[in-house]
Amino acid sequence: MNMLLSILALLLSFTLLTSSLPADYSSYPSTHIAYAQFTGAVTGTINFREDGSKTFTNVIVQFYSGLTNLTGLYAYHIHQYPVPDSGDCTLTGGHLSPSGYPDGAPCDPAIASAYQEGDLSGKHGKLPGFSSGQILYREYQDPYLKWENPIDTIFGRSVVIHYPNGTRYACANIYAGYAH
Ligand SMILES: *[C@@H]1O[C@H](CO)[C@@H](O)[C@H](O)[C@H]1NC(C)=O
Ligand SMILES: *[C@@H]1O[C@H](CO)[C@@H](O)[C@H](O)[C@H]1NC(C)=O
Ligand SMILES: [Cu+2]
Repeated sequence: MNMLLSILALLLSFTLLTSSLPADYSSYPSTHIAYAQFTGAVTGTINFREDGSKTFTNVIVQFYSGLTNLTGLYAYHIHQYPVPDSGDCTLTGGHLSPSGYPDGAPCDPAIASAYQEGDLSGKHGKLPGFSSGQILYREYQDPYLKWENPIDTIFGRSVVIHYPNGTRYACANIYAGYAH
């Protein structure tokens, strides 16, 4: 019986995978820890770790360089697709939004459940620019990030940071594990 269920689950996830994504991720680690590491013009890490209660994900955001516009605010989102080998952030699709909420939904915490899952800065605030030598640190809990299901999992996707004018600036894949 268990085996039958496993096979069914496998078939189901395969079907969903082929129709949905993420493209290069065929299995989902049962340990819900993931990271995105920025190593180009922007350096820093975002660590995601599901709480033991499975009701929210702890997110720790640390940036060391690259957010240089001291009067600007940088939006950042989980985008649908991983970054291709070319590193082209424009090829990562739109925001992860399995429930179909459109971009730019109003920032009303009272309706936080109506945000796009991937709209990290919409839910938790944009990142301010900071001076060289400083470190930007943010830590928050997000109850809307998902892990289990190919349709809405954050595994295998990417995080994109936008310039204050909205243009895509830097991107990094979300991999299983922890980054320092
Ligand atoms: C910094 O951000 C502000 C606010 O968006 C913008 O007006 C300004 O042009 C930006 N500066 C640079 C150098 O991009
Ligand atoms: C957005 O801002 C960046 C950084 O200042 C700049 O390089 C880019 O040309 C701007 N894009 C547009 C469309 O203005
Ligand atoms: Cu984005």
